[in-house]
Amino acid sequence: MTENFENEELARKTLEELNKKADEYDASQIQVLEGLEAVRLRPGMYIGSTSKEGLHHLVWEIVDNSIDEALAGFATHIEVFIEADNSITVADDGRGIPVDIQEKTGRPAVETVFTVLHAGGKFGGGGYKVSGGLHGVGSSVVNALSTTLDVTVHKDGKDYYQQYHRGLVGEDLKIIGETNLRGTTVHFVPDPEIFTETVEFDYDKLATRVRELAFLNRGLRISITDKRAGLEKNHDSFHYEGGIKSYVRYLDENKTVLFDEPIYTEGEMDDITVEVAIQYTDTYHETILSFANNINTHEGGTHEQGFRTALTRVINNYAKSQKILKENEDNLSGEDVREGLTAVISIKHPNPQFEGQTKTKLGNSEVAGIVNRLFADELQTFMIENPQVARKIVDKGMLASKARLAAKRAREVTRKKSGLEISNLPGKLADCSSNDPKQTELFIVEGDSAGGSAKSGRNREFQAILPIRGKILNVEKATMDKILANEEIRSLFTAMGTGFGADYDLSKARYHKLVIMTDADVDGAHIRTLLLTLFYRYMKPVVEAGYVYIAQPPIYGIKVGSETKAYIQPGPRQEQDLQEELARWSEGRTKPSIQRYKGLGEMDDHQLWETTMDPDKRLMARVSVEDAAEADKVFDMLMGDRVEPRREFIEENAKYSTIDA
Ligand code: TSJ
Repeated sequence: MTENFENEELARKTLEELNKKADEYDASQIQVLEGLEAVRLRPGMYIGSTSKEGLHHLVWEIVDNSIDEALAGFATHIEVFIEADNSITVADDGRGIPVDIQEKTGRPAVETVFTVLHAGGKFGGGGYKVSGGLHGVGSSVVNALSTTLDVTVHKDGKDYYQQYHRGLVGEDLKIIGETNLRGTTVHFVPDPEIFTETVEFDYDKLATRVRELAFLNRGLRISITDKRAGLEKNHDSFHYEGGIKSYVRYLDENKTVLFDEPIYTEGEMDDITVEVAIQYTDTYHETILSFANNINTHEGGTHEQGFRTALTRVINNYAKSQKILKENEDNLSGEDVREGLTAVISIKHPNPQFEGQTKTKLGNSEVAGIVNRLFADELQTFMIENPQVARKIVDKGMLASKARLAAKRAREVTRKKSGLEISNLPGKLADCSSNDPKQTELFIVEGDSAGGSAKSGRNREFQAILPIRGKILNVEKATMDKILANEEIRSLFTAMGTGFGADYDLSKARYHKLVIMTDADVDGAHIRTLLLTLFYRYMKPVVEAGYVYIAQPPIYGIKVGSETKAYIQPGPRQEQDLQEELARWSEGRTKPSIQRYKGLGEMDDHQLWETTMDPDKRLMARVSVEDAAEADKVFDMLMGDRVEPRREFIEENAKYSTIDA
């Protein structure tokens, strides 16, 4: 009896325990389901958007984990593949995601990583996560937004494998083989139900960021390979022993620099690592890129602030101590000492605070002092040890100071004569009748003849036309006062209504769309680069606000008799589209002919409206800050003193245009 009772008691207890465990398990499964459902219902909340940006964001969410493993000192190689079917594989040679059964869930750790929201970085202890996407989400989000995700972990002599579908476990983790490798491989197929705009990856976009990650993580080897058929085979492998010093060299590739090696500092204080690299070029503008935990802090923040303060102070101290600047002379301003500066600042912080409109401004107040101190020490030592270079830096700042004073005087004169007030709208501008900037569009059109067609073809209600002739001023080599005196540039700034330079005011923009419309030839590309450079350097807020677009005029027209039946837009599908349309219009006795549009001038006003300007039919590419920055770099190459890269560029373009022809 007693025995029996005891057994019963024991069984009851065990059953209770089991039930409790099961309940816990069920509860955790329900949480998993709810978590993943939330991600699929509002993907934008987790990855920013479901457009092209969001799609590419998935890759970084995965790659960031491998970067963390590299920063922790365990991975040395990361590989990214765009597979033939547009899916992505990311592989590293780190320790492999843990596979042991967790007490809390009774499931392998790797399963939790992929099925529970925000599970990343919870185990392992020790090192902190220094990378991590803008939105602070992880691998489970990528899993939830993929039709299939599979992971292979090479660890302890075995290959572990698991597959998921739209975030749900497909099968339990299993051992599929033996290995002497170590690492993690994740493969995923973005869900077209989520990414309705496009599921096609852009090699250049991925490669640009992969290269940046290589610069930002000195010594890391990271490669990218495009395995898609039909496209030119692409592969790049990046590895920079110089880290951000190499980045500065890369940014200045086509510029004349003031000294051989960029000045480089690396230091650590209170678990915050700081790297700064700087160089001066013979240009008149500054390029400062800053990063916190590998994230581009477009809006700057405390690290940039600390850097700028240190730069101004150290250069002035040196100039005064060497009596280059007299005791009674004014100090050089921050702007003066930054003229021609290229700098990359990268910090890694265990707990970064991102602020600002786009959450790309570093807010940690302690960082300003740390960057200031570390960089000031290094720069001061460098200047004392390299007096010739130091002298060049000071001289450059003093020249900038003089030019700025002259420019200020010139601007005051110009402003009094006839400023950039809207009352002085340029005569060439055909303005629209609406004055609601949200509705209105300004087309900047290359050439007077296309300008004429655009003027008569447009919708006068909301479309304004500003024709520009020839090549506008080379803003690279020109000083501020020259730029402001240039007629084409004045027209543009006056028409926009936003003012210029320090007086710039985005809220005064008279149009919220600024459309560049140039010919589809080398000259057109050149003018587009010039305009983008101008916007990037002197109208950056307009670019940041997403107001700048590039019109996409068709490259072919399919004609039957004198009637144009179809237009072909430029792009990777252009030849295919052309053949399809030709076939479509070849039925019966009709014989279509192909007209190739080399210039906008070849279209009449009606055609220009129909193909390029009509909001219901046109294609326009929105320009991102990155696009504009790229144009800025190309521009330097076109305009720089060094002839070699320029010839290469023109030759490459010549090649490109013959493919097009
Ligand atoms: F996020 C992810 F799961 F998708 C993913 C993670 C994707 C890829 C391509 C790689 C990784 C990843 C994770 N690579 N390496 C690691 N390492 C760990 O997760 C890990 C391994 C061991 C230990 C430990 O303490 O022993 C700790 C961690 C975090």
